[in-house]
Amino acid sequence: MAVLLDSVLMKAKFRGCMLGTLMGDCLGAPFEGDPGSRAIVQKYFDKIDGEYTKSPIKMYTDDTAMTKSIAKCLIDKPPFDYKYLAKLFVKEYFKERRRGYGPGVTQVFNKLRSYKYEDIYKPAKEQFEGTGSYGNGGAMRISPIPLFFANNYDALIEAVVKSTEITHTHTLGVNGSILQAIAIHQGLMLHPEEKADYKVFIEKLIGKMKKFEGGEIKDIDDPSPYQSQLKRIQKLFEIEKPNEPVSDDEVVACLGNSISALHSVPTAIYCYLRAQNDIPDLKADNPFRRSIQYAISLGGDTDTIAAMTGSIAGAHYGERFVSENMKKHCEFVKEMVELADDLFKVSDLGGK
Ligand code: AR6
Ligand code: MG
Repeated sequence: MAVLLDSVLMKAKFRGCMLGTLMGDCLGAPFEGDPGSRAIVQKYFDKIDGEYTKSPIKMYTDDTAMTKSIAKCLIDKPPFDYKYLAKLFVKEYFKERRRGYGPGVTQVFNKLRSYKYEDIYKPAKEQFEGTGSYGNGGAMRISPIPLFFANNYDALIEAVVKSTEITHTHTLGVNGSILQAIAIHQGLMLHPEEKADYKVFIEKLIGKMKKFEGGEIKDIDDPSPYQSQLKRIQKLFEIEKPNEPVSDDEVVACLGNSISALHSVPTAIYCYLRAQNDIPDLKADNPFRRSIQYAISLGGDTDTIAAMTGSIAGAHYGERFVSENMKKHCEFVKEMVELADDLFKVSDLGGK
């Protein structure tokens, strides 16, 4: 694995990762809740990635709205000010409530505001009769953190946990954010022209998740559910044969495609890894596009799974792989690039 990547390349990777979050979200949003269809999504991508024809711009949802707040927080008040982040989340929500926020998380925002941010972790702890949210809302917005803390792994983990717990305190919600962040971090450390070896990539993730799993989780028998999901990813690669590709139904049955972090973060990692190579019956030459297109084809929580897939793929490949045609169809591209550049400047990698 390459470690010493130069700063021009790193800047492009920051942009790629943030654009991956945004574009997965914008392009996936029209398909949220769909059963999944290769053919319909293929047609949609061929149009969007082809010669420009005027069509309504694809709007971003809560995934991007919250990612923006994390990036802004790191840029304005590095290394981290969690109360400021809570305020940014709430401000953004009340500015534009109709961005598709999860039903539970809006209660957290209301309480944060009415309790005047006295204890920013209390409202999230009260969710779902005190169990906390296990939704993927923590993981979907995490991309600025592994970028900013690329050179400080312990600080990265601390920031992931403390920022996630403002809205998601269930072990599965928090560990989903950790897994998504370390997958982005691993992608960031790869050279764009090299491929991740799926075995090595997953083994590393399993090794790192060992530190966070093993304790008791209410209502769940498996004490290490994320490591089990990662092993299922390995199985999916192992059973794939040249004439018998793993079907979308098999992937969804094995890993899930729902709003729960446990059944969506591993799916995003699988989509990124599988889309490094051609996928039978899916036409896309570019691995960045292929990863997002494939994630959306699986249906379910398409915007969030595609946003998470795109974040990892973008961190690996960098902006050069992000098609200009596709950019034209998404809201907030220019602003997201500016945020990525500002984040790069204040990060360890920006050479400040
Ligand atoms: N017990 C029962 N149900 C739960 C629990 C729990 N402990 N935790 C979560 N749920 P939420 P998010 C269910 O509201 O994670 C948006 O489209 C419950 O049905 O915290 O921020 C985003 O873009 C709850 O309403 O939201 C994401 O794609 C739901 O999970 C997605 O929704 C979501 O949890 C999740 O966003
Ligand atoms: Mg979503």
